Amino acid sequence: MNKRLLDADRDELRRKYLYERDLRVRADGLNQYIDLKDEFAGFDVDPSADPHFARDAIEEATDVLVLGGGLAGLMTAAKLRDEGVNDFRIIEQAADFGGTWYWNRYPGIRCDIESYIYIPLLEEVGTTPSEKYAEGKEIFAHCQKIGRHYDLYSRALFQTVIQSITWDENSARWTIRTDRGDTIRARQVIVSTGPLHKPKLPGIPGIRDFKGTTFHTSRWNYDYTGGNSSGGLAKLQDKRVALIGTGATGIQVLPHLARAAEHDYIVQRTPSAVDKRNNRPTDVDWFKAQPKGWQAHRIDNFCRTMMGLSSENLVDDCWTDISKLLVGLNGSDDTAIQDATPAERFQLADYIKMEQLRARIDTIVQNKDTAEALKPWYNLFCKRPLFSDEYYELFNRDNVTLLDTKGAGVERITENGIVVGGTEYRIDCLIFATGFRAGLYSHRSGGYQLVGRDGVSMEERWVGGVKTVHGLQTHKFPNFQIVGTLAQASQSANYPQVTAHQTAHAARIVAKCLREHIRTIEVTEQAEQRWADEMTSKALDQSKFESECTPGYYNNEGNTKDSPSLFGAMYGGGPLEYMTKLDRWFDEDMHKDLQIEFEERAGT
Ligand code: N01
Repeated sequence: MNKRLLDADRDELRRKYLYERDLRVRADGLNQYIDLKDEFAGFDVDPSADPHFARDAIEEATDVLVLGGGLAGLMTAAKLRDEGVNDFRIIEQAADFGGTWYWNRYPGIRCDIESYIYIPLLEEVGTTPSEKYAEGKEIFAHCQKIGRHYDLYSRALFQTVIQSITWDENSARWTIRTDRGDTIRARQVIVSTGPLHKPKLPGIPGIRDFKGTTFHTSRWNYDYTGGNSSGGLAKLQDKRVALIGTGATGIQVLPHLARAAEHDYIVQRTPSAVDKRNNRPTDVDWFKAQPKGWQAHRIDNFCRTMMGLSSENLVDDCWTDISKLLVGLNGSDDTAIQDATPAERFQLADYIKMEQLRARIDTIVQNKDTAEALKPWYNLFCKRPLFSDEYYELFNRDNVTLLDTKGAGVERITENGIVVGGTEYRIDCLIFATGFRAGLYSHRSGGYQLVGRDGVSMEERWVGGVKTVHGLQTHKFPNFQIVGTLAQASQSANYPQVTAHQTAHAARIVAKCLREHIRTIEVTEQAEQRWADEMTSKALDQSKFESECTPGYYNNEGNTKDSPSLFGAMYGGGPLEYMTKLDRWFDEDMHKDLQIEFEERAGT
């Protein structure tokens, strides 16, 4: 191995990675988790909503029903307005817009992608993020601003949960029923409920027994902790707290717990790979001087940089570092590297990056055993890469104890605490930073019945797997689109990028239908098959990579054989090609894939 690039032995690294994976793969896979319902429904109560909220049921007809008021729903509604479609209704379970940024108000929440490319519609709405990585409350406020800017509050029904969406052939309308007794008839439906909104708990034995205070990070209990999403959790000063989970959420929460609580136990199952953050305030003069259209350009540039397709790197952060490393390797004059396949070069870049991240821990964490326990042994993109300028530093504090479970997780929960490695740690508060069900189909995560043409339900239609065109439209479901989705679609590391494109696409289709008096528009089974064939022809075989990863929501918790992983189910051509395809389909090819019926118009 070339010493200049990587001192460690590659075979030894691989053996170590596989050993660490084997410690973690579990037979119960995804079934180890429980949803926040039935006896766990208490975990799902919205601490920000008025529990006594009531309103009269409504009965109405509308052109478009938008399901969800998070980023995808807001972008959908904004694009509908841009297309001149103004008769729509938005239904949202929460008490406001914001989605992820409504629910997740835990202390420390921040954007983990640069704000200037992550936060949609900055130019349109006129928002200047205060920092390169903005706080969650700022993004939530921006979502509310989008709501006001596009006059979406007047179109929204909050604290409302859909129970069923059913196609009525006679009227060519969808009938939507809600838990508030509403009946809405809509020509078109756009589902925009996002891929990561259903919190989950680990099914740890004894989880029901704990008598102290407990909650999931996406339902933070500020009555108990004091403070707000910027910190100041003063009520924890005499409390012992355990935090389960060291993912993107856990590492953002911990600094605030550490500053506030008497003692914190951080339960680690798999160490995260945490690079530096380098957050900084926005240079307002620079921001204001950006030319029109700058945001779209920057978003595109980030995607191209991540794919190694741009020599200009506008965002220039730790996300783009790995691609810089790869591009550097591609240009290496080392013959061993020149002879390597792209996959081998990518692996080498990953080893180098992970060695750097592991070395970084040694420079920060003083206790050698703790530093060793915090080191991640897997490929960087096995999990979402994380960034923080304070996470590792916290382990030098006297009131922070890392409970490393070496892949086993918490053994048991008791009335008074948690058991790890045979020792009970007595605590007052137990916080689950254990993430979300990923990539669930909307009708499953939303728990509503979805019945299309000829009484065929989506469950029946998708027996054996998802069938769509572009991940957005399905046969037997006319005038129905799903945006912000993953299966058979594409996404980039910057979630709003492709979602924005999908929402614009969906809005264009709706506007076309209304303008051209199209009664129904429905993709054919042949079109679905063509998309499935194209998916196959573009499929990237990541099975080896994924099977060698430590388990997580990216790889079906290590089960890559029975069903495709999150990324395995996506279009392999990548986000740029996918977005170009959507445009070409709309401009040139859509007629090949669609059955279209027109309205009968008077006199025709
Ligand atoms: O959830 P996760 P998250 N005992 O699933 C651990 C987005 N996000 O909420 O790795 C002990 O990543 C589990 O351990 P392991 C972002 O896309 C964005 O942190 O499975 N531990 C892991 O450490 C992110 O990827 C922002 O071994 C247990 C943790 O719980 C996604 O949301 C901010 C356990 C779950 O980590 C989810 O992140 C935050 C057990 N029994 C999140 N069971 C932004 O800033 C599970 N764990 C934009």
